[in-house]
Amino acid sequence: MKGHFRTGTVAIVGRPNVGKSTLLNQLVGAHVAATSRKAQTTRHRLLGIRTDEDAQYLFVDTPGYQTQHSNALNRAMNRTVGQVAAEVDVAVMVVDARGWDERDDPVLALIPPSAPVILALNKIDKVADKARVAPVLAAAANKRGFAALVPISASRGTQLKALLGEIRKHLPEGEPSYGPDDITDRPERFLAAELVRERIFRLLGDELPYSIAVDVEGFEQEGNLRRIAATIYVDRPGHKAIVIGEKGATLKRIGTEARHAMEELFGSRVFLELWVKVKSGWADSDAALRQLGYK
Ligand SMILES: Nc1nc2c(ncn2[C@@H]2O[C@H](COP(=O)(O)OP(=O)(O)OP(=O)(O)O)[C@@H](O)[C@H]2O)c(=O)[nH]1
Ligand SMILES: [Mg+2]
Repeated sequence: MKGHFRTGTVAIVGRPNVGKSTLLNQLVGAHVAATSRKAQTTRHRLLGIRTDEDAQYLFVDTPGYQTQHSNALNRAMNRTVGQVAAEVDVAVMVVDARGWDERDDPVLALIPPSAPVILALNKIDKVADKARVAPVLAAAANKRGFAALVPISASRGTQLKALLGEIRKHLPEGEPSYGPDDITDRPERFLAAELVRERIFRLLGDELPYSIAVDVEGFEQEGNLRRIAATIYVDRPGHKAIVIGEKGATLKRIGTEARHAMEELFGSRVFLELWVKVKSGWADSDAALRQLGYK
């Protein structure tokens, strides 16, 4: 078996909200990437590592590639997608199984002609009549010579073995670069910030604009306890009131849910302190983007 061990980098790309991060989490078997039904949840590239007996997969989650909004944050995110797509062994392009969308075209154009592309048609669970998938597959097949087309459900875990089998074919032989228990290249304090942001997107995604950021200022480990202090940055005083909620109820819920998610991911107890601050225009300020780790 040893001579046939394969390892390589697998980009997961697609337009916003198609299920890229949900897929990465399922493939890794842990909630390392933030997911929500609000478009553009992912803002950074993130490595998710899966180690099987015969392969180590280095999945790169990327921000949803989008062309509608343009501020400094969006431009930085789109640049990230292009960079990742240009340097991988194989790309998994995620589209919605309900149909090819014209916003999928610019994503496909980012992947160099030399890279094999596997098309994952996600959210197959939402297609009641499976006969409707065939024309979608046929339309997609016209777009490029895909290495494989695999209908999947990332949230239910359907057909992920088949997807992994197709991916493995394109990985070069090589020794693993990470340990068998490693699941990401990101430090815990990054994952902690993302779990807080995820909770806010999930609880308040309809009420709040997209401009929320979380900065973890304190992260200390004492035995089996992690003490974490984080600040939530919002754009306006009105947004601060929404995050805090009546008598602090919303902030308390964000804290409780984020803490539970951290405890599960880190396998330890967590003490979490949250603050909310107004920082106007941060998503279009280069200095703020650097401070918050987006550049
Ligand atoms: N029904 C169904 N929903 C799914 C599936 N996969 C993902 N979702 C949902 O789709 C929404 C978006 O999922 P994400 O994984 O955050 O999507 P993403 O492509 O990473 O989005 P961005 O980071 O914003 O680009 C979430 O509400 C998921 O629960 C699936 O297979 N079936
Ligand atoms: Mg995502």
